[in-house]
Amino acid sequence: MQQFLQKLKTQPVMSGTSTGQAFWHATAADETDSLLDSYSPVDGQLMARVHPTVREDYDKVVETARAAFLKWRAVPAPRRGEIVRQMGEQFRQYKKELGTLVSYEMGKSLQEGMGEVQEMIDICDFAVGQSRQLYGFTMHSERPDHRMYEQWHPLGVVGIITAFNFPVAVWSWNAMLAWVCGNVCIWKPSEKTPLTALACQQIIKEVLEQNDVPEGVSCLITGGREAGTWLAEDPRIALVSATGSTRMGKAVAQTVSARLGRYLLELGGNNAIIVTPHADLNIAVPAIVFGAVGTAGQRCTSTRRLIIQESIYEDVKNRLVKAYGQLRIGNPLDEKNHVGPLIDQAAVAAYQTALFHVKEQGGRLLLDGEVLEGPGFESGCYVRPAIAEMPAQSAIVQHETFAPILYLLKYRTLEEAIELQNGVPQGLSSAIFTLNLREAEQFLSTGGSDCGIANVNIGTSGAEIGGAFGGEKETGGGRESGSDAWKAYMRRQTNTINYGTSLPLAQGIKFEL
Ligand code: UN1
Repeated sequence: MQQFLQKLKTQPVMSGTSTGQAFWHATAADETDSLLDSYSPVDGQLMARVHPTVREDYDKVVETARAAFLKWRAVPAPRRGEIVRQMGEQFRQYKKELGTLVSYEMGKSLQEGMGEVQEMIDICDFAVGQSRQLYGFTMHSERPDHRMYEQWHPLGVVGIITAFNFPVAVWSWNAMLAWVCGNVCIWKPSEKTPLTALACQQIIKEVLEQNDVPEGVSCLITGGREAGTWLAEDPRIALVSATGSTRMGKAVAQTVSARLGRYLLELGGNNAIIVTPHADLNIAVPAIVFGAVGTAGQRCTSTRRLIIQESIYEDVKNRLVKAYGQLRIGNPLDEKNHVGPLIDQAAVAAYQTALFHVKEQGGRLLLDGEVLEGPGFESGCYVRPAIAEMPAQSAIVQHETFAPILYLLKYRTLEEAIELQNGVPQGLSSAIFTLNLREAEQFLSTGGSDCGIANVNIGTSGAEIGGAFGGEKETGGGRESGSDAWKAYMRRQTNTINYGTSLPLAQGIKFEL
């Protein structure tokens, strides 16, 4: 790991500095008691001690970013795209190192760590193309010798608050698009994964320097909730894009709304898969297992609920129990293992509390969860994935627990299944497994899934970057990454131009002097 850190030019102990054009500011305080300690959930080792940004330094960061915006917005968008293309090349070069660091700091499997870096590379490629496609409509004016069109301008400083579970990819979805659109970014990563964020800044630093990008285009602040609040309250931050819990998102939305700022939220999910009697169980079962235990159940898109038609219920249940029996839990850097640790002890406690509620609320555990102990599990963060049969209306099923717990629910008609699927406060991802066209189309119709993502014969997690990513209800309504998500990072301006010799007014109004 030291070797990787060295290659990433990232020091495990960070003090206040500015790393060339990739600007980050932390306190150069002597006291070490306020340091953010990043412990690896893999083996419990202290990976880094990072100085949290203090308010005074935050203000310097924002001012540096604002000054950089004035220069960056004048750079032609395709040229900005070219710089993002070079960043993509850097991420290709460092895929193994960064993927390994993600796996070690966050605990997801090495495969998924590498997959996360691949998402970064993909969004860089996407953003390069987007840099030449910031299209506005043209309209035909109702007045003679007039022309109408709309154009898109950058917003200014974009604040990006990210969660521990995708410590690098979600930043890149936001930053790459925000940059090609002409914005500058201030990133506040999760206090649980500061080292991967610092590594990203190091990786892109060379590109920023070589292209004479002004300091402040890519900024990083470190800290906990307080630093997020600074961004939310600050009228100098044009857009706050926040990924995390619904509780955090509501606080950000309220604070940003109070100043009529813009926000983009990607919050909790409580994603379900419906399995109908027409499902191909050979593809459904692995999709369910990956959805439920991938990233140890800590994706926003993780599968938490399985809604199974009663005639195949026993069959699906037995296949799942068998498949779970083959899962290997352990060090995520060992590619033989499927499931790594939860992020920290607090996550383990939340997992245990949820299992307690399962029993208390009349659920039946088909596979008991447990916290694993012994050699290899010293960090205390490894848990066994659990499956519970639940009464449909149980309160715990309405709740998103970031852990590998899968709730099984039974249905009779597809209408009933869709109602169950929609009957939670969250609305991120959903899926149906069926080879029946009518069932699939009913699930996708207006009266079908109410989620931002609705898949057929694909699990709830693992979305490609090309689609708009996000969801409804308590998921927050925002859309990030592909499709036309770029519009969230720009302001629209409608322009009407009169090239004639008279001044006709719209709506036929006469005003003669
Ligand atoms: C998240 O969990 O916040 O669709 C993002 C997926 C990944 C992204 C998840 N591409 O599972």
